[in-house]
Amino acid sequence: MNPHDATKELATALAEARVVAVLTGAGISAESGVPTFRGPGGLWEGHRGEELATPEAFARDPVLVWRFYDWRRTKLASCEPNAGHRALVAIEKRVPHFTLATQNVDGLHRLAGSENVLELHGNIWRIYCERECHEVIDRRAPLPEPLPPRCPRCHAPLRPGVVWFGEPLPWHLFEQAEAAAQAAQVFLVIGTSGVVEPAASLARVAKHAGAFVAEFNPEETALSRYASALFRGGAGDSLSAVVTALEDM
Ligand code: BV8
Ligand code: ZN
Repeated sequence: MNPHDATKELATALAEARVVAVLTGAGISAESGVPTFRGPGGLWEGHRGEELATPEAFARDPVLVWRFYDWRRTKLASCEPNAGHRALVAIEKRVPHFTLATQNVDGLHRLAGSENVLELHGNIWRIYCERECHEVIDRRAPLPEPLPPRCPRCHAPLRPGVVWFGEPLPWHLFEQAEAAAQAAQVFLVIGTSGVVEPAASLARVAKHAGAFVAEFNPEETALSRYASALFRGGAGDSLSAVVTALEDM
């Protein structure tokens, strides 16, 4: 199917849909200047990222892990939402029931104006104390020196509010995402390599429940097999074209 027909077909499906669900990954933020994880030059390329994004690494060396997250927060502080994020805001306004499940921890979907956002892997701007006081600080601001930031109540090291490998996802969020995938007439998979579970399973759930699945990714991924429509350009341009077609309806 040529890109123009695929765009029109997806816009028609979105115009008729009552329930739409979306899964995004690092690729939708790439056009905002946020490095992805597994591509060339990605955060995980030196494999240090994946080793650092674990509770064991944090227990072993909280300062090293905080240097990794502080570097990412500093990089992210100058990043703004892009056309892809904005296109999803426009689609959410046109659909009765819209759910955006994101693996991204950068907060850019909410910053763009998306409302029903499920941050399955947490949020890098949130830091909290794991002890009983559960002090939470949620600010898009530089971290206090010296690292690690410490709890103002019990003085324990505060941790980044992200889900590390080996940690469970916030179960109430994942349940909502799964229910949306199950009920969706249209499911969009945007900017994810589809290797991280259980987030990647949402595309399978949607497909098996009969949704029209569209993938937005320049490359083939582990989820491409579930897609009825493949948009092989950048998410920003492809999603904007779908919104233009939708608004012409
Ligand atoms: C859990 C937060 C259970 C931190 C992240 C086998 C062995 C060992 C473990 C496992 C295993 N199988 C499954 C597991 C579990 C593990 C897992 O999936 N591992 C993988 C690596 C195999 N999962 C977990 O541990 C999860 N927890 O299972 O808990 C449990 C249950 C009960 C009790 C206890 C435990 C937790 C997973 C969450 C991990 N945290 N991040 C941080 O960010 O630092 S994951 C990390 O990967 C990010 O969140 C990221 O979002 C996520 C997925 O990556 P992508 O977003 O897909 O990014 P990637 O770079 O890979 O791809 C980008 C794509 O964009 C590419 O395809 C590229 O082509 C495309 N792209 C580029 N430019 C554009 C574009 N697309 C469109 N437009 C563009 N312009
Ligand atoms: Zn504390």
